[in-house]
Amino acid sequence: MKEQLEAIKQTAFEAVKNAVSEKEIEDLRVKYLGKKGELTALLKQMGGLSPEERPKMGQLVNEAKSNVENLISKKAEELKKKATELKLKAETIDITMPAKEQKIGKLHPLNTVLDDMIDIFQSMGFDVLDGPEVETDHYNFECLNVPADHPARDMQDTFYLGENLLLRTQTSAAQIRTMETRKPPIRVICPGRVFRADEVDATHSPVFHQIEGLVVDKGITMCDLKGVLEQFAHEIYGKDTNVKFRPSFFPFTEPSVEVDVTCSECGGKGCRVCKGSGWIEILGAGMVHPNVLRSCGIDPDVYSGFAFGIGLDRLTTTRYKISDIRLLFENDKRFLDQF
Ligand code: 2NL
Repeated sequence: MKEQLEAIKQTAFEAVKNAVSEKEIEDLRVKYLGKKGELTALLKQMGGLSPEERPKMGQLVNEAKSNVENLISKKAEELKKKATELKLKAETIDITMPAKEQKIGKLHPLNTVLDDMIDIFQSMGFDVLDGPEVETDHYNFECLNVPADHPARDMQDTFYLGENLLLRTQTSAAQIRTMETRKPPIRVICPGRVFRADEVDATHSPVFHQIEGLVVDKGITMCDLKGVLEQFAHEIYGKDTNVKFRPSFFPFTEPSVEVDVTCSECGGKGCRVCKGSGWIEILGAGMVHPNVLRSCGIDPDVYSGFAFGIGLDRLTTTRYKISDIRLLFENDKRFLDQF
C-alpha cells in the first residue's frame, strides 16, 4: 500500500508540474482528491489494514493528500496569473495610433453669410424677426403700397395659393406686422426665404433669400439710411470698398435708392462679374412711404423711417465665387463639403 501511495504521489506531482491549463489542473484535482479520486480511494482501503498500521498509513495518505492539494493550488494560481498576463497583453491599446476622423456637420454657405450679416446688424441694435412664408395679399402687397396693377402682383410673377394667399415675395410682411404691434422706436431685420415665379437659370431661382431691415422713429432721415448701409457694406466688403447710392424706385419707399459697391473681383477696373462697370449692386432701400406707415397705424407726420432689402444669395455666390445659384439649393454634399 505504501508503494501504491508513493506511485500515485509521483504521477500526481509529475502531472501537476506538466499541466498547462486551468482546466487540466481542475481535472487533476478531481482525479486525485475528488470523492472518487485515487488518494480518496486509498483511504477507503484502510479497513483492510491491521490496527497498528492503520494510523501510520492514514497519516501518510493524509500528508500526501495535502501535499498534492498544495501543489495543485500553487499551480492553479500560477496558471491563472499567466492567463491574465496573456489576456492583458492581447488587449493592449496602442495609444499612439492616429484617431479615426470624426465627420461633423458644417454650416451651409448661405448660413455663414447670414450669420455675419445678423452679427453686423445686431451690433447696430437691430432685433431679428421671423414671419410666415405663406402670406396674405394684404400683408405682402396692400400694406406696402403696391398698386393692384403693379407687375409684381401678376400671376406670372407671384406664386398664388388661392384668391388671397400667396408665397411671400419679400419678407416685408413680418415688418408690417411689427409696425402694427410695436410702438416706435423700431429697429428690426427679417431674414428669410422668399419666392418668385422666375425663369430658372444660373442667376435666378424661384426660391431665394432676403434680409429686409426697417427703422422707424421720430426724426429718421436719409442720413441714417446712408450711415447704417455704408457701415454694413464696409463690414462685409472691407473699409476700402467704395459705396455708391443711386436713385431708384420702389412702391414702398420714397425716395428710393439702390446701393452699389466696388466690384471685389476687379477692384473697380471692370470685368466679367460687374459687366465692365466696376460696380456691384448689393441692395435696394429708401425712406418708408407715408402710405406704408399709415397702413400700419403710424402717423407719418410724427414718425419717419427707412427700409432696405438685401439679396442673400448673390452676396454668397460672389463671396465664394460660386458660378451658379442653383448649387445653393441642390444640397449636393460634394459641393457643400468645400465650405
Ligand atoms: C430689393 C429692394 C427693398 C424694402 C425692400 C420695405 C419694407 C417695409 C417698408 C418699406 Cl416694411 N420698405 N422694404 C424697401 C426698399 C427696398 O428691397 O431690391 N431687395 C433685394
